[in-house]
Amino acid sequence: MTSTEDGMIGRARVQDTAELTRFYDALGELNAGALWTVANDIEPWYPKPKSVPVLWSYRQLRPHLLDAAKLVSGDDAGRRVVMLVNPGRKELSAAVGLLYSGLQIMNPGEKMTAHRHAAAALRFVVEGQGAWTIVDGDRLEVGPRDFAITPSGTWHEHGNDSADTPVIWQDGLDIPLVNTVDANFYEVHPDLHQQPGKVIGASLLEHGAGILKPVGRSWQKRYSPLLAYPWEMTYEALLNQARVTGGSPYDGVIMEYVNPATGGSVMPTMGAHMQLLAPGLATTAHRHTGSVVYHVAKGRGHSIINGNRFDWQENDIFCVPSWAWHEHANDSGSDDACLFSFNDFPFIHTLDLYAEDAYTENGGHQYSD
Ligand code: GTQ
Repeated sequence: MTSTEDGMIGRARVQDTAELTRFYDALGELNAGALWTVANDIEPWYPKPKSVPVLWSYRQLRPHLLDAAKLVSGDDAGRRVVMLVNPGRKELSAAVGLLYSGLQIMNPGEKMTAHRHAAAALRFVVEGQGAWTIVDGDRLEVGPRDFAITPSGTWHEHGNDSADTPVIWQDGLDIPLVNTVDANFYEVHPDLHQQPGKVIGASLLEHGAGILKPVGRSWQKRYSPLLAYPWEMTYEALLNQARVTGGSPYDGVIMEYVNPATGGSVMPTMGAHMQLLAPGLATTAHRHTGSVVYHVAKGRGHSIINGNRFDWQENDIFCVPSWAWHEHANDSGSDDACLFSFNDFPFIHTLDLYAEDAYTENGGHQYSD
């Protein structure tokens, strides 16, 4: 076990003196500084996120979404979204780490204008019939628990064709990440709306077979050619897998939404999973680099995140910051519980920054307190 004492040799341990304070001030005047005054903060022994674990109660947020639908027009808001703000990262508009999330509401008959940005987006539908989104000309019609993606740079616009019910979906974007590397762009569609193709859900018809892929169709882009992932197919895949295996000790039966052209994540910065916790299941704790936002797709239960218990029910949202211990339990009686989640793992993996650690009773972790 490695020592994590900041007073040890090998760590910065310079004591303040009046002379040093004058020295630091002089450097500050020159837009410079002494590394040893910040070294232990900027090189922590292990990841110490500013984000904290949070649970957002859908029951509490929903009335405010309905208020938003009355208070501002879609045209004025651009997108009418109640965003989720992590108290440790307020300045970044982040739900956790460098991931943004929010709940978007669209009134019956409403549609939003088309735009595109360098930030990538994903949607998980919470409630309402009649939701649609057009992504680069492909009109996707989505319902509760469906998952859809809007990759970086694709034109998109959303709407609700229902006559009487609002649509609410959860957005997930990598906005804080893209802004942190100063790479975001934004464009309003010159015609304000796209001309959709004749076939609805074309990407699903073409690439959604699962066990087969089209021949002679090359796909060079970094994101999935499949844009919509229906709940029915997802749930069936989980139930089928559950007949064969109990899944991961940390997550139960868990599957990743896949780019069918590569077998990899749906987009280069963000990935997404759906997991099924069998009735009565309580998982083992682990931690890893990378941030995760969860949406309770089905059932009720609780998660213990860095020692704090968060009880959740359907449509609640919670987050697990990087390197936080976490375990999940299904408290739904004889029903299964399903957690949708999205993460920044693809980005973390691309940079070879993924690390994982299993919890053991007697400690013994390589990097820990
Ligand atoms: O639908 O493109 O929640 O650009 C925030 C920013 C949704 C979107 C959000 C966005 C979008």
